Amino acid sequence: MCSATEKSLNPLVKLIQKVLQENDPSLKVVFAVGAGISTSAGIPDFRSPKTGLYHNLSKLNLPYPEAVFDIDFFAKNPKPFNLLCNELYPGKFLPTKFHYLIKLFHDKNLLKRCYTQNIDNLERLAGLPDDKVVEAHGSFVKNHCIKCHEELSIKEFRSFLVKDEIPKCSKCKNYVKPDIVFFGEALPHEFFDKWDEDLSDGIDVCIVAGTSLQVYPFATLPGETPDSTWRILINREKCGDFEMNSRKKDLVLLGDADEIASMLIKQLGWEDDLNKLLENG
Ligand code: CNA
Repeated sequence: MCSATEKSLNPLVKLIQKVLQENDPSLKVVFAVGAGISTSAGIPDFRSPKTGLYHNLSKLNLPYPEAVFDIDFFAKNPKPFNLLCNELYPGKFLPTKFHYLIKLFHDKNLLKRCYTQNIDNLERLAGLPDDKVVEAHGSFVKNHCIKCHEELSIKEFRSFLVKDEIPKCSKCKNYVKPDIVFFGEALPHEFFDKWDEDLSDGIDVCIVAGTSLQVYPFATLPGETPDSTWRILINREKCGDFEMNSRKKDLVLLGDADEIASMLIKQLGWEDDLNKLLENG
């Protein structure tokens, strides 16, 4: 294991440079990311001590922090989630350098897919097209009644939020929530379908970033890649399969996601491309 330094990025840099020099479009890179790639945008993650959402939820008097994303708890007491929803609602935050790193992989024809646990929409805001993003834990794009599943438009949903009211179903008057996946709910089919498709097509590099790898089934992704896959962890801490089942072709880069993204962009000579994205963003 090593903290990220320019030198420690070498295996990844060399691999990418070789492919680009040979104009070989066959390198298949998959990202699997979590809340840690968005903290520099101003969105707290779940579990970081002192700054994470779970630490700050104490004011909401929850029986346990995860209750805020528990579907049974929400059905009885939707207020804590609604407060959080107002805080996290897309539109207030901008993509980070790490999001633009993923976009650069896409622009260089190296990105096969970006699997995200995040619900902040920043991958799309950075410019990734629909077919390259899999929002494993859903998104705020649609809202449904938790009882009769009637859809409530974003406009109507927002009109409740701005009045500080709990969004309710126009048909049965039960609570409405965005289609983000709560504990106790199934993940979208797309997550399983696309992952199976990508696995059978082959994954050369799997870059896991900004996640504690504690939420399942997402946490199983790095372990499901074949031994031939280069697995890169970019995170403040070592975690999940990188800790429990480390492999020969693992590269663990500990540190800040944006700083590591900057080092990588510099070493790959992609700085001008990044600047263009930032100018147009
Ligand atoms: P987590 O469990 O809070 O873990 C975050 C990880 O990122 C930790 O290991 C941190 O050490 C690490 N980290 C934090 N900041 C940085 C940084 N700047 N650079 C590098 N590493 C950093 O969050 P997970 O994503 O693993 O948990 C999955 C949950 C979090 C999903 O269900 C998400 O919906 C949920 N979530 C999403 C958001 C968002 O959309 N931005 C925010 C908070 C929680």
